[in-house]
Amino acid sequence: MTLSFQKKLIKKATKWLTAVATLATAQIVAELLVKAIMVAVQGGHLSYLRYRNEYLKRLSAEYDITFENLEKVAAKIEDECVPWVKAARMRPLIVKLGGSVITDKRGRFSVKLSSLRRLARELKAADGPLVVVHGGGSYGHPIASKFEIARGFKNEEQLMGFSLTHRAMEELNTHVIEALQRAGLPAIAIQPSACSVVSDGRIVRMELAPLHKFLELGIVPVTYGDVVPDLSRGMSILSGDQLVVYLARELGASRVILGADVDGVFTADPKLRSREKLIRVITPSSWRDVVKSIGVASGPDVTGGMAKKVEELLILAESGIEAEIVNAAKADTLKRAILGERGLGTKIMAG
Ligand code: IP8
Repeated sequence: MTLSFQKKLIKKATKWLTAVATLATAQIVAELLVKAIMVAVQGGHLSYLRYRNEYLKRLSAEYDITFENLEKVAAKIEDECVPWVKAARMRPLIVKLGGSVITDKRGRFSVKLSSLRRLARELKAADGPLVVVHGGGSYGHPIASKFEIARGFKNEEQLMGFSLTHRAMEELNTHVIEALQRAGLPAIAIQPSACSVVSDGRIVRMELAPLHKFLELGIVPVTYGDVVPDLSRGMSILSGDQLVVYLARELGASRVILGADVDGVFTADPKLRSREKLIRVITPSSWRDVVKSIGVASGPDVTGGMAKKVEELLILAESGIEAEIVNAAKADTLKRAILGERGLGTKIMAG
């Protein structure tokens, strides 16, 4: 962003502020606001949105301008700035389609096309910005497990394993995109291995500018668990769950819905034992007791199954974003959750 753009914006903001402040105050506040917003814009720091109101409150007290007036001007500046700030204020809904819902984990490369198409139609119920993330199921996990990608780079054979796992994920992603397009959703693939910087299995940063633009345009970004280059381990697996949490925090998601093939989190795997109880709510403080009793996933899962999923979501709960695991294998459950119904499965929330 150029200096002349910044100067013009300060001039405009000063004009907006003179209606509610003296000229001298308007000039100072305009400069402070424009610079703060532009630093956020240039650095791609969406965390700005988390601190925005606190900052505005401070300015409001210091320069004797009401918070409401200041907020209106800040919003105008943001609108002028760049599309991704607007997109971020939209607070997208993030939906994960679990690998076990869209693939048959007992086979290899076995996509459940009719479920996938039904889910795509259910996703159409979203009436705002939407990001879709999907898991690996019988596409990503068996090959990643065979080549032990999650352990990091150990031998040359893993290079082909890395390449094959990615290709498998791309194939599954193509099915997902196709199903969404059939349902009338303009979906586009976002390849995590090409835009994420990962170290020790965790995302350090991700290039989100294209994603913001997609959301602003009304295009649905679809990303997925993937093999990724890892700064410390050489290579690792980035799970769809970790992506969901990272994106939800960075985009300031309105809500996260995880579509699984069970009703939520149970005291043991309901596919193995039938009389286990559904846990309705998990909080950071109840988690320690819950984790001892919950079940493990059936089939190879290189990213840790249900326990790992909940642990990722607990991180999110701490930032105030609620998540719910629902049974997307049951017709219309995902749709009802998207339309705002709560309590259909297991909610993960701050205590
Ligand atoms: O199924 C794992 O993603 P997840 C992706 O969301 C691969 O854990 C490549 C196994």
